[in-house]
Parts: sequence; C-alpha cells; structure tokens
Amino acid sequence: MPLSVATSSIRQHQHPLVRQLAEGIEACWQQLELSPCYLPEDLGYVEGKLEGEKLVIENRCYQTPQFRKMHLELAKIGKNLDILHCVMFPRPEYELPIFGCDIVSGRGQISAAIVDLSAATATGNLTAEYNSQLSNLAQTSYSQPRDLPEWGKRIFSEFCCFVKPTSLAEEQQFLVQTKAYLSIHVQRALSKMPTPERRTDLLDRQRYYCRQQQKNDKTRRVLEKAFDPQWAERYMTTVLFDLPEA
Ligand code: 18B
Repeated sequence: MPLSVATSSIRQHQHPLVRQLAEGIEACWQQLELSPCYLPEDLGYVEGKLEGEKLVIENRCYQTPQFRKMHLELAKIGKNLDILHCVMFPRPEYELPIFGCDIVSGRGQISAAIVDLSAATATGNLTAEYNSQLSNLAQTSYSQPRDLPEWGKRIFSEFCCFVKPTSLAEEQQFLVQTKAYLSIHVQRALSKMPTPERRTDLLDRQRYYCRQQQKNDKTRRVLEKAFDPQWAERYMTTVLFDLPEA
C-alpha cells in the first residue's frame, strides 16, 4: 500500500519551485514500494533560530526494495531562505546511481539549483543505459550556469546541472529536467536486478559520496549559525550524509 503523503505545514509558504519539485518527487516516489525509513528521533522535525529568525526543517524519509534511504527535506529560515534537499541512496546490492538535488532560494530568488545522477562506482561513469537515456533528453540551456566546488567535481557526473535560474522559464526548465532525471531513475530501478557481488565497491562509493558532501561549507555554515557547530556536524553526518555501514 502506498504511504499517504501528508501535507507539509511549511511547503505552502515556500518558493513555488521548491513546492512544485517536492510534489513532483513525492508523486514519482509513489511508483515504488515505499516503507518508512527512520531518522534519529529528535531530528525529523527541527526548529532553531538563525539571526533571530525561525528555522524549520521537515524531513520525509522512505526505503524501498531498491533504495536504502530516500530523503526529502524542506527547510525554511525566517522569511528569506527556502531549501529543498533530496537524495536517494540505493541499496548496495543494486548498481544504481545516487540521485541528488538541492535548491536554495534567498529572498524569493533562487541562487542555486542542482541535480545529478552520480555514478555508483569508482570509475565515475554511469552505466550505458543511463548514459543513453540521459543523452536523449531535450537539450537545456540556462543563462547562468554555476561552477562546481572541488568536492563536487569528484562525485558529480557529466550530466550534473548546476545553475542559478534567472527567469520563470528557467525555473520551469529545471523542474522538467529534474523530474525527467528522477523518472528515468525510478524506471531503471524498477527493472534492475541485484548484483550482491558488487556490494563492497558500491558501499565504498556511497561512503565517498557522503564524505565529499560533508565538505559543503555553505550548508554547514547555515546550520552552525542556526544551531551550533556540534549540532551541524551531527546533522550533516547522521541525517544528510550518514555513512552506510558495511
Ligand atoms: N547549500 N543545503 O541541503 N547539496 O544537499 N549545494 C548550498 O547560492 C543547504 C545537497 C550543493 O558553491 C548553499 O551558493 C542546507 C545535495 C552544491 O560551494 C546553501 C541544507 C546536493 C552547492 C546550502 C541543504 C548539494 C550547494 C549555497 C540542509 C547535490 C554549491 C547557495 C537543509 C546533489 C556549493 C549558493 C558551492 C549550495 C544549504 C549540492 C546555503 C542548509 C543533495 C554543489
């Protein structure tokens, strides 16, 4: 039975692109056999303060036969900062890439929108099926592409899209592109057979992905200011990018 998707209390107040993408992600996830995935108990719903402004974080987390953790997080900091964070970590028995997406909006304007299907193996290459399906998508063009930080260059694929959308049309283009990546991913996952003999390699790659993501100082800074450095460290290493156990 699909899990019912409760209406979030903050998303109605978030940037329209954040809201639309959150809805698109949840709709696509309904095609999978969802069961709950538990985060540390006190970190599912969080409130804090950033420069006197309220910070609210809402987490949704599921697992399926193919994915060990599918995490959608919406955060709102005062009136100014809206964030969508989404990662799908496959079970290491499945050679599937890691889907990741982040939208950061400040004062109604999106400064960063990023989506990627990141390779499951150390070669950094996606499999032929992913390559051909992603290559067949309509060409996109954005007026303000952004440069990846060094930690990101080591994990993201050639299909990574990292932009500052500058118009409604570009925001919609990003929405369509992200939903297309997700739809390809879910279709592929549903047709994938497990390959348990590759488990160790695939786990190593996921650990590397998480360690690199933990180097995102911009995420850390926001969390440190709203809470404190220790809390930020715990949140980044247990909720956002926990290292899977062997
Ligand atoms: N992230 N992001 O998820 N981050 O979580 N994010 C920022 O305009 C948060 C992911 C990514 O240029 C910024 O520069 C907070 C995933 C990259 O150095 C802020 C949370 C991916 C950058 C935040 C969160 C990912 C980036 C700066 C928890 C990719 C650019 C915004 C709710 C798959 C880094 C800006 C750089 C930026 C904050 C990528 C404030 C708090 C899954 C590459």
